[in-house]
Amino acid sequence: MTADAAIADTHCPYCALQCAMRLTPQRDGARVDAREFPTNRGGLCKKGWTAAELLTRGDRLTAPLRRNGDRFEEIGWGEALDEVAGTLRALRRTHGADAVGVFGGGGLTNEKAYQLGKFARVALGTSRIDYNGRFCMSSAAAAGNRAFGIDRGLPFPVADLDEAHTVLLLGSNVAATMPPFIRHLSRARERGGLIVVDPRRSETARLTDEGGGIHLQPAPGTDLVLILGLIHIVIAEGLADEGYIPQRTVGFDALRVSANAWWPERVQQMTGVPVPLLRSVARRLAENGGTYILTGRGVEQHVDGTDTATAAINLALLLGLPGTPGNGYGTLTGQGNGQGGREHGQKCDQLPGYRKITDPAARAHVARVWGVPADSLPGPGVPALELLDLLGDEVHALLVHGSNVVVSAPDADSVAQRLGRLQLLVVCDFFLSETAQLADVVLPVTQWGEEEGTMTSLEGRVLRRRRALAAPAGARSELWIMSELARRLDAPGTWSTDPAEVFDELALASEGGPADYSGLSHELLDTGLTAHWPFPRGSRGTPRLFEERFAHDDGRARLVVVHPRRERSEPSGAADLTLITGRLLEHYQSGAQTRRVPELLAARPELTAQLHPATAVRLGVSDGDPIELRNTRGAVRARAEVTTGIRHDTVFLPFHYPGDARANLLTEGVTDPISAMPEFKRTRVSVRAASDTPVVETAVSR
Ligand SMILES: Nc1nc2c(c(=O)[nH]1)N[C@H]1C(S)=C(S)[C@@H](COP(=O)(O)OP(=O)(O)OC[C@H]3O[C@@H](n4cnc5c(=O)[nH]c(N)nc54)[C@H](O)[C@@H]3O)O[C@H]1N2
Ligand SMILES: Nc1nc2c(c(=O)[nH]1)N[C@H]1C(S)=C(S)[C@@H](COP(=O)(O)OP(=O)(O)OC[C@H]3O[C@@H](n4cnc5c(=O)[nH]c(N)nc54)[C@H](O)[C@@H]3O)O[C@H]1N2
Ligand code: SF4
Ligand SMILES: [Mo]
Repeated sequence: MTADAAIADTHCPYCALQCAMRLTPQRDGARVDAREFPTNRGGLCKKGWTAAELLTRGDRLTAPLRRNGDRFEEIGWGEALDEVAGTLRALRRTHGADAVGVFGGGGLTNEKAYQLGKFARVALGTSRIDYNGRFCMSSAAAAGNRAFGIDRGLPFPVADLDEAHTVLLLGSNVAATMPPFIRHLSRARERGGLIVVDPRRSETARLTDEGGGIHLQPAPGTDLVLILGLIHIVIAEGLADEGYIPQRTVGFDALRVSANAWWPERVQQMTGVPVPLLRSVARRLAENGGTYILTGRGVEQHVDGTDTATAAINLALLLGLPGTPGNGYGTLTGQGNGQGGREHGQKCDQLPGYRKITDPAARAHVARVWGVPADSLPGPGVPALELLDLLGDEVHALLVHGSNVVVSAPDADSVAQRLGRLQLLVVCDFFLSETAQLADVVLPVTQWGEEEGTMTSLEGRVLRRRRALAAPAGARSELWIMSELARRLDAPGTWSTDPAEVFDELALASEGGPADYSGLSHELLDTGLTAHWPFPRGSRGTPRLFEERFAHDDGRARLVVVHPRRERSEPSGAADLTLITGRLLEHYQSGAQTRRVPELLAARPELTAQLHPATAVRLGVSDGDPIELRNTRGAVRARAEVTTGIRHDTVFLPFHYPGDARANLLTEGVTDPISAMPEFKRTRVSVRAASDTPVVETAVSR
């Protein structure tokens, strides 16, 4: 134990549930204990329990690395920063400020995310910043902004779900992706009110077995049609809330007309969900007693993800749920700071406080806080995948903070090739991630248990992250890195390295915006205050939004007419299947962190593909056999996991593995036209038995 160590009440480094934990420094590392908290109720998942192992791993990066041919050499911080700043300056002189790109992450604290947005606009002067939240929350965010005029994932505290009678989960596998969350579903389960929509019999879908819940198993990518069918039934059977609709919404007449086209038999034919099931779901949702509709990535990560989330909101509005006590609609934010990370300026079109970068008043306000002229701020940049597409053409340097794109971006091989065309790739990380392995310069940063800051959880609650241990010698905070680079680039303004000071600045910059943090500070949060934004100065925060009004000027929510835009081409040949991708309980995202925890790796050491037994017979494979999945973009080897829990026409891969086991070698870089969300959840592949076994990923030695 170092002199610098102290017991810290903090939250898990991984997902947006932000389970509360206590970190107690030990002789060699730290111990994790769960803390009682409204979201996790004293529970943690395996990832949370083992999180402290990452703090002391032997393969932590402890010195800046510079590429020398196909090897890295350790260099000093001064030299690394001089070199990076020098190249950035030169590129900017030759090609203009937009030649430098920044790629952020939803795992960064609010302070780091805010400072990164400011660093891009003020120190680099570039418009080209976006982040991995584009791959995560952009469709739901666009739908929320359009319907409600604001985007807070859950507009109510998670614990409100405890009393629910019915919960409809659209494309979310919370039992694996946020295990303690299911504590809040007990009541609904007992009452037969858990309804799960997933082409797979996921861990969460299996929870519908007890209590008589319902699992709908539509063909991948047909959720929009499915929801339109539910809307049709709600209107046709007179189940809509006739008091709420005229009072709280606009657009009902057009919506009613558009719903005519989605009669149940047609919907059955397109989705594969039987009419009687559609009817019982619609009727159940309309029963009184507390109904919630929640969406996850399964319905959002599609080319029509924004419209699908919009349809889910339309359904909720027709039933009178949003803003009505004990009822609601929400999207389940994914990354640890996926909520705060989308509010303070990492998005290409956004300034802190969820302000629009195109709004002159927002520019003037933020420029004043930053101490620069408003007209010096660049305009909107381009969303994540477009940014990655520009690498080597218009963007010649990229700074990556908190993402492992060569594993997690769609069509990952072409992303890796693009990265290879850069003149300078700088990756800040605490491990040599697969993306860091391609960098010209790698900068080692402090981690979770070593830093102070704030995270905003899936319920819009601002939480304190606290430091328990000193960082290894050689690692630096990203606030320090940004301030050192800003100084070398002669940037105007102040560049604090103190998270509490940066938070105060963020609070000012956010003041008056939709995500207003102006009434908060580290000091206030340390009193244990419950802090749901908006939290304007002098207020007590907002645990529940929409109780009186929605955020549009007239206070009403918008019913937006949506309809499927794409032609569905069904899988044709016997080996032709629809690939869906997602998560396993044991691994987090690109796996850069969890593949380094021996217990988690041992539980899920290699890539497995879920296939239906009938499909397996057709392909001539048995459980445990090696198979190959292939399309025009790439090929992946996996071990077959034969299960009746998946549709005949569908195969499932997790995306947590590197190298030749990347699910994203197969996914396509097509995006939703509104949100720019890539279609991670629906890809055509052909599958065949493979003669040799897949590559087994082994632990990186300690
Ligand atoms: N263990 C673990 N937990 C995590 C994460 C992790 O990587 N690992 N990541 C965190 C993050 S960032 C996120 S965004 C969340 C994501 O949390 P979830 O949204 O729960 O995760 P996914 O597994 O991506 O997708 C959920 C389900 O969608 C289903 N699905 C696939 N295609 C379709 C479709 O076309 N329609 C429907 N209805 N369903 C479909 C999949 O079968 C899957 O069971 O999890 C967070 N928690
Ligand atoms: N096929 C498929 N692909 C997907 C998805 C899917 O469902 N299917 N889901 C998408 C979704 S929802 C998401 S959120 C993305 C996530 O995918 P990624 O953006 O790749 O996310 P992570 O794996 O969490 O990568 C985080 C990296 O940053 C490092 N890191 C963590 N914290 C910090 C920090 O504070 N600072 C710095 N500098 N580094 C840090 C970690 O060590 C790791 O290397 O993947 C997307 N890709
Ligand atoms: S559910 Fe999420 S926040 Fe909770 S312990 Fe697991 S990974 Fe951490
Ligand atoms: Mo995510």
